Amino acid sequence: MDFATRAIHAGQDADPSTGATITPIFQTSTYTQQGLGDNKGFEYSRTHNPTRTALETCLASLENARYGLAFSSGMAATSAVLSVLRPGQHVIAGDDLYGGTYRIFERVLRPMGVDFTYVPAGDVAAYAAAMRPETRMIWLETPTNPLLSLVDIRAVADEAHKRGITVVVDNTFASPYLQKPLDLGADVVTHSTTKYLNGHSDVIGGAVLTSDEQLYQEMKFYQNAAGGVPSPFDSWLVLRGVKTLAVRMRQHCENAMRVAEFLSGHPLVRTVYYPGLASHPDHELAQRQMAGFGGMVSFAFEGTREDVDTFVRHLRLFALAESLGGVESLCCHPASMTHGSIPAEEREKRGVTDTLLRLSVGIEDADDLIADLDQALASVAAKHAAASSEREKAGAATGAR
Ligand code: P1T
Repeated sequence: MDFATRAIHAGQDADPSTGATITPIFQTSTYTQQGLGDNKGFEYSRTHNPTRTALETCLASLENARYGLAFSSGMAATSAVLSVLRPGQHVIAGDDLYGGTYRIFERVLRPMGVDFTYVPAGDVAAYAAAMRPETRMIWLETPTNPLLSLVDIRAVADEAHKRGITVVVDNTFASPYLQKPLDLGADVVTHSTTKYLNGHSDVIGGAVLTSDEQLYQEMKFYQNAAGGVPSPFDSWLVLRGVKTLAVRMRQHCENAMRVAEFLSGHPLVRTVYYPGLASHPDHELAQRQMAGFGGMVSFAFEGTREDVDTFVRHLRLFALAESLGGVESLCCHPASMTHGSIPAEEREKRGVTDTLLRLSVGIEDADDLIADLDQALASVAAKHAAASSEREKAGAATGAR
């Protein structure tokens, strides 16, 4: 079955006890057992819940994985993957990644004795050069958050597998509709289902998908041991969201391309980061590795932090908010919001400057979105014009004295 069909049907057969067409929300913590050790496969909802199982089965199908695990947040999913690491081991990660991922690496895992090396995200040779005998894992985001660089998953996986290193791809920005890392050689895929998979900005959730039996068993053990599982209702909401993933992603891609093209021509915009633009350094890789260029567009202002503030205050449709991947458009200032947990010096070095904004382009009418950006940019230009006319007046007054 094709992707859009699996998104609607995988793991979601009619309920055997009632015939309910839509997977029920099994809002139960426990299950009545027939006798000692005699039950229907469910004992306690931290361990298993049928609504969660439906979600896990569906997401595994969409990523072409054998196994799926759902979590209460993207960070809980990340924690489950990191739980396979032991003190003395080493992880290589791209240097442009979600601030919360950097935070758990540096503030939780490093103090526990795991070492991390960050390499320029798109540089395959740099990953190979950073490998050591104790390297256990490579952590990739592609496209990266927030600068939208791409990593050649196949090339990094080939290098990693020569040395038995596990390759993890956080596929949150692309979604499985646009990119399937396991097909490209990755061992594990993680998601913040909070984003495109749920798609409606009303759930915090995460998922891990893999075809590696041993890794699956370790992470499944951790899921039950640590207990960061999604509620039956949240599982159901994500399951419902996923049904429209294919149509939503197509519209996100179309709208983001329009927005990127609009911003590219604007005098107040210094740089636009969107893999769909022919000018993007990874455009060719994006064409090869992804089925579309995604809904995320970042751009750097030709101006100051104050201009950025003026701009965001004037936006009407784009909400100034963290997160991404919902049907509604959002605008985020990574330096002060999603990437605030990265020290300022480190952030600037990586290009996450005070004048960088990240747009999650929603599926509203593209003309309305562009009109909103246009009027907010015009408000910055108007402020500049007013300030320069003030200066001229002040100059004239001084000259007259
Ligand atoms: O917020 P949570 O569901 O725990 O997901 C964490 C996470 C993991 N991976 C990536 C690539 C992410 O972008 C995120 C969360 N990101 C944001 C909240 C954001 O606005 O970038």
